[in-house]
Amino acid sequence: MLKGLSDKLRESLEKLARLGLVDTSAVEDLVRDIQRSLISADVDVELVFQLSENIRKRSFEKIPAGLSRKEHVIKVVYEELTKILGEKKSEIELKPKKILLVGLFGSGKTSTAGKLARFYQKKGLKPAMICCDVVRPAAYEQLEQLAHKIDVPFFGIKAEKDSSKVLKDSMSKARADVLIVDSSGRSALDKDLINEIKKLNDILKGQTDAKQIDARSASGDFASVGYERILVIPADIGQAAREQANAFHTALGITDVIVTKMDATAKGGGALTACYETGAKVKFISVGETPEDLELYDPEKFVARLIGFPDLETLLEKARAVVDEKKAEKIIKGDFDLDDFYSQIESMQKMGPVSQMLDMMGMGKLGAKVPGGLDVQEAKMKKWKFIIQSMTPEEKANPDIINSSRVARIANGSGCKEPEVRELVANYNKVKKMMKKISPAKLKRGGLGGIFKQFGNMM
Ligand SMILES: Nc1nc2c(ncn2[C@@H]2O[C@H](COP(=O)(O)OP(=O)(O)OP(=O)(O)O)[C@@H](O)[C@H]2O)c(=O)[nH]1
Ligand SMILES: [Mg+2]
Repeated sequence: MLKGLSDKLRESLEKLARLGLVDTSAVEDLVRDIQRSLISADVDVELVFQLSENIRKRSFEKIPAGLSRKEHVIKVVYEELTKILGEKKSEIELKPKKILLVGLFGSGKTSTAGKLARFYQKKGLKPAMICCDVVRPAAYEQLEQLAHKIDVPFFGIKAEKDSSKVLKDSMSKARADVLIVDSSGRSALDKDLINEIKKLNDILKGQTDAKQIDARSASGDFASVGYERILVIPADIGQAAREQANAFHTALGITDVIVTKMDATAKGGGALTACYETGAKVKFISVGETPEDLELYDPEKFVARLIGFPDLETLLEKARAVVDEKKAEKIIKGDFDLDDFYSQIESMQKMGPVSQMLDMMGMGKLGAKVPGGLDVQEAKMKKWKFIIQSMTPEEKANPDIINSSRVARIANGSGCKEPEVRELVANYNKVKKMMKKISPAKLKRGGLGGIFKQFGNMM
């Protein structure tokens, strides 16, 4: 779902997560990436600028205790995205109710009727569907087949052109907890459509002789149950959803929105943010053509999924695992001892197998260049860890003091061979020298990838 947007957002956040230091230019890069992704998802430009401003401002406000700047920025992005997508999840009442589905031609009303019926059926309620679409040829058959497929009672009058008559008649016969009414579509919200929907609305509200009809509908006493007027909007119209939601709301007073075809367009972000701006509550999103493809819309979860993490905490953990910022800074300056070297190795291992880590850093190809490949590198990293663990604090702080008797002791303690200990110390010196030669700006630009590339080159 929203694959383009999702890929881009994830990429920009992962880029940030890999950085050793998060400064203004890193935040600026991130903001630019996010702007590009949201605008290509048809999110309103002004809204995007507002969000950018909030990210910029909040990124450099006081960082809450226990968070690094990087974690804080990630959290801010997550929160700001959630803010434009709706913030709070809609509550669904699992009680008897009437639902009128309205929307333009092809928006997905009929399929949504089936999906809603399936949703309430799975929750243990008894749905029924009524076809009040008197415009579309074969609308009756379409809903009838759908009803049959999911085993839900279906009502309507074939070839009848008066939708009010169909509704009254069907309500008098239906016995259900959740009455779902499919209505006609039009190419635009014109007078015909408004008049027709208004009449259905009056009947459902119980303002006409429907009261009498309701009285006869026994187990489904539709007069007193809740009533939802749901606008069905296809995601592919992007931010044009704003005008549609406003127009339908003025004409009818809609209670909720369902955004369909989220799976089939890159513009879903635009549709969702535009709906939220109008104050319309998005209750469900539809993500496919089968009756099962309906999801409760939860903005927080939606954002988490969009950026590829189950929740904010998992994302932060990932950022934490990558590197300790202060240590990264020391390494960038070439000012690090074996302890720092060790903690780098440790964070590399926390992130999983080397191959996965290199891949995450966009350095997947590096492994191929290394004689012996990645397994050898991984094994070597493990050995280095043992060797460094067997050193004394003085040796770690000042590896120059490691003479041959110390090498022998360390080799013995770590279960490694003496040449391996020597190789580690030599490599440490090599990296240190190399780091001092590379400009910090260049390293920062390459992020941690740059640092690890140096490690990789020497392994
Ligand atoms: N991929 C995808 N297709 C959908 C989704 N929802 C509906 N569709 C498809 O969109 C087309 C129109 O859906 P309908 O449910 O018939 O739309 P409608 O609003 O009832 O259309 P009219 O009755 O002509 O006004 C159908 O081919 C559906 O299968 C969705 O969430 N994802
Ligand atoms: Mg239809």
